[in-house]
Amino acid sequence: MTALKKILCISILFLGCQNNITKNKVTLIIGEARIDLVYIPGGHFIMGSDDHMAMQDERPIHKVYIDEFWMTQTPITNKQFSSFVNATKYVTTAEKDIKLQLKHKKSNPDNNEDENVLPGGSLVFKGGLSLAKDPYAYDWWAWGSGINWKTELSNKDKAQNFDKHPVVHVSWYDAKQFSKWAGMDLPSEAQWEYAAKLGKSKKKNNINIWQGVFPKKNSKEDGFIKTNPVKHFDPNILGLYDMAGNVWEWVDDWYHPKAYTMKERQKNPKGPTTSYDPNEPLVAKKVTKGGSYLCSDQYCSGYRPSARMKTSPESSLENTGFRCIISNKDMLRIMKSSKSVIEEY
Ligand SMILES: [Ca+2]
Ligand SMILES: [Ca+2]
Repeated sequence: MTALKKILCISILFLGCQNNITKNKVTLIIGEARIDLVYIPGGHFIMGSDDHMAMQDERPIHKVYIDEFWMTQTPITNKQFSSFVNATKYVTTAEKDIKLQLKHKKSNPDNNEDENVLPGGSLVFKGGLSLAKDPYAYDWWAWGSGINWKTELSNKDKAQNFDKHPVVHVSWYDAKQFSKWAGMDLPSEAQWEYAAKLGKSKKKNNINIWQGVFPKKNSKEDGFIKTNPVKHFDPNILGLYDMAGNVWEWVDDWYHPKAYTMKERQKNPKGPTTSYDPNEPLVAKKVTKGGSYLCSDQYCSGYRPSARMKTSPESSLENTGFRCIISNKDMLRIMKSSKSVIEEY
């Protein structure tokens, strides 16, 4: 099996039904990773929201058609991500040193090269730890030098079930590379929102969000201050776990506040070709969906299916992960060759 690096061993476990058309759950074994997917039937839905909690960028609501596809049941876990890293020796964005580009090198001739390099890291939530007198005037996030997906193992809240927690501190590029390795892709924003809405929103007492006064005090009524192991809470009716709460999930689309006013929104929309965030006009951003353990009704209520968050693709945060999708056409191709091995990449 020396060719394992180049080969994906795919085996498929069908759960439930007897023929290809009605099978709706599949486990792909990719390298050392087992990845559970569910079938999402195609159909129309109303994208965006005009309810009282909806932000301006969720409007206007509009009718969209989505082709059938398959989606991972859970956010990608540390176990699955480590299988990818073991197989490919991939180094995540947060693990790489940051080379500072000095614009005025000549004015600083004694600069030695080491001083122009910062160790890698990721963003961590400091919230209630750094309360200022004005509870609404402090910065909630801090740069965590040396923090990356592996260092979460030392987080005492996660250590016991580390393998089952969603991977975090991954950039959009990391998520995209994992997806390619697994023969999948990131969902479009429309695919993600369609699956969340079709699967129905769950009651707030069955998801991992923030309870208490945000960001001062988390009363932890759902049992978790940070991420929860996947499949801890009940799935939605499609069989998807943690769409709402737990971690924000990267999707493929660029962020633009007027994305929904653009043309070509009727069928399988891929989002705008360029990004724009009026709050940071010079920074291109990707959309994240679904909210995280930091979402509260008092602040973002980002667990609503139509809620949109935006983050630059090279950033990583302790509350952001991802899940993958695969088209039905590609899944059928895999099913037909289920007894064989297929070449990767
Ligand atoms: Ca919680
Ligand atoms: Ca989520």
